Amino acid sequence: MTHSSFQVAHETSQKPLVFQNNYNLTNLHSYSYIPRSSNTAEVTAHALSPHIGAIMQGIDLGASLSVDTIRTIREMLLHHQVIFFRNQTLTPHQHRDFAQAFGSLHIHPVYPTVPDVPEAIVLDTDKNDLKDNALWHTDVTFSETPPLGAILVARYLPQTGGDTLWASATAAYDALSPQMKIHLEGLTALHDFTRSFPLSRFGRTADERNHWADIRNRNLPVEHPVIRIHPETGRRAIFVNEGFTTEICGIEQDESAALLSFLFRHLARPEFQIRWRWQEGDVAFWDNRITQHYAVDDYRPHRRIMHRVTIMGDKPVGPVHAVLS
Ligand SMILES: O=C(O)CCC(=O)C(=O)O
Ligand SMILES: [Fe+2]
Repeated sequence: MTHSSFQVAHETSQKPLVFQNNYNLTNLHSYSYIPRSSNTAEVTAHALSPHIGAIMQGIDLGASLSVDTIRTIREMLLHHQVIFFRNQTLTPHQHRDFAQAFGSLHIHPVYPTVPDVPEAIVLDTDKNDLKDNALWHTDVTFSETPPLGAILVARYLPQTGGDTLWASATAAYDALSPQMKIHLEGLTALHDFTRSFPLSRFGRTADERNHWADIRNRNLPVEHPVIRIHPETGRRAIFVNEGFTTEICGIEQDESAALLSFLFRHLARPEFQIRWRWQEGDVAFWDNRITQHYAVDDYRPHRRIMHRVTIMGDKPVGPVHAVLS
């Protein structure tokens, strides 16, 4: 396997998408690689599968990065959906600063955080109940404006196990039949905080129960389109996940259950996935708008510690809200 150097080419769509909320995607791009004949490029990317995942080389994420480098990382993220960097030595402050280059940061309502860095959540199997990460999910879709993306750093790993899988929800959408795509286009679904954070696990004491009720009241179920249009690339993705989606709106309950069950199974097909075997110092950056992930829970009683910084996103828009100009 070779690591190819690249430039990013922009192909402007002939028909930019115009959204009713004045969200004008005039810079709708698709990205492709143009191999360079010389080997002088500093940054290389190596795709891990046809649909999702790439390893980036030649970037020290702890350094102060140029606008061009940040733009390259963003374009690679849009193209590959999840990108990996090896042998990084990010401190929690550097982790936060790197993430901040891509947008404002999210403070999670439930997870504990690094002292002095409230934007960096700590996922430590010795301290937290992390069952909600061992199923296919997209982060924080119980919010009106789910995250754009998240950056995860491996701090302490078991000797084996503890891999993370990511799935491309655009590849999953593309693989649906034309009739199914049409059927799903106008539908919306409810996303509920309590599905992954139930009172039974997060309300063992009276204090915990009050805290849980407070978070729940600030995060009531929200409705999102079942098919989401990526706000930067214009690509369509299936936007329901087992972690938070409870029902499809406006149809019978058993129809909703059957349709969700089909979509969850479809999204979990190996064809749309990559599986990452972590090494300490690895950093993963995923586009949370069109991917799902699954943290494999196969290594207990060994310990695993990860830090995550989450970048805020926008309100999901579906095809019925977008018109071609
Ligand atoms: O621990 C992991 O590998 C991923 C956990 C997770 O779901 C997340 O950080 O959003
Ligand atoms: Fe997650």
